[in-house]
Amino acid sequence: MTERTFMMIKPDGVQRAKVGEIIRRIEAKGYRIVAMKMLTPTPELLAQHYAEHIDKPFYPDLVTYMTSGPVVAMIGEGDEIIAGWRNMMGATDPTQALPGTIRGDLARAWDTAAIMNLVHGSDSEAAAKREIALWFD
Ligand code: RTP
Ligand code: MG
Repeated sequence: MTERTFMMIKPDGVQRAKVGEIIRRIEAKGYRIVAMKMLTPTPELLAQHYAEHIDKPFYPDLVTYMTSGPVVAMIGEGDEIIAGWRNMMGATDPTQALPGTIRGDLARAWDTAAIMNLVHGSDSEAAAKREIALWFD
């Protein structure tokens, strides 16, 4: 089934010049990027995006990480893209992420309390709908 999802290259991906490599993988898979923009997220936007994590101990470090520079926000479209993009991203913790995944191949040890792992992807249909509406008009 053709789906849309919200995809993001996080600040470490932009700072470490991984934008081209990540977009290359998205297109090689056959997914289409139907919207894309760069912006530095505000704490207000992140509070909505990461509402489920607001009370977690790592949340302040997550905000510091995610406001450290521009991100690339995208809407992706493709067959079963929600689960497929999550598979391409790999496990949250780059040390656990398998080779062949973006995090497994390209993320490295991080130096903040928030895990720096290059990319984000919506984890369900409901999250995709919510995040697309939040990040795009
Ligand atoms: P994302 O939401 O960014 O796609 O990543 P995810 O589903 O794999 O991970 P999630 O559990 O939703 O956590 C969101 C982001 O918060 C940072 N984090 N740090 N220090 C920690 O224990 C910790 N846990 C999570 C990561 O940047 C993670 O991607
Ligand atoms: Mg998540």
